[in-house]
Amino acid sequence: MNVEVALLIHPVLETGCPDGYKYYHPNQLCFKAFNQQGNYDHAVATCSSDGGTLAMPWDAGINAFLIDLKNAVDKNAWFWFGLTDRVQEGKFVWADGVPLGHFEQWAPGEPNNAYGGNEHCAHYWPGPNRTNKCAF
Ligand SMILES: [Ca+2]
Repeated sequence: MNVEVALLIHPVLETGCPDGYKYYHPNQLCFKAFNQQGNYDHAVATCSSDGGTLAMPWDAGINAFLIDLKNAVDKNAWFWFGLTDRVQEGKFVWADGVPLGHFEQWAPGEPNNAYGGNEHCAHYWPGPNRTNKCAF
């Protein structure tokens, strides 16, 4: 099952995070793991309709936070996050358009652009690493 991790992109409201969201202090942002089945585009739409974007694990700290967050919802599910190489194969870009920087934590052998060269979206899978896969 594919599920979704959303990032509410605006800073915390005066009243704190919206219901269902968890605060990540270092970046002062609120996150939620959506327990819904869907492809990457569905995940993007879900986050957008909730006022945010797919989460972007820019560094080890936020990556660990997001892994804890999604494991609390479902340890065995895959969770999309906001990283793709759809525009140019092999050039991964975050949901906000910024190129993937120095922090990468791919699963062994990933990204491998499998499925006939149609893997372009990153997700967490069970375990600590992330991989690339886009299910259309
Ligand atoms: Ca690819």
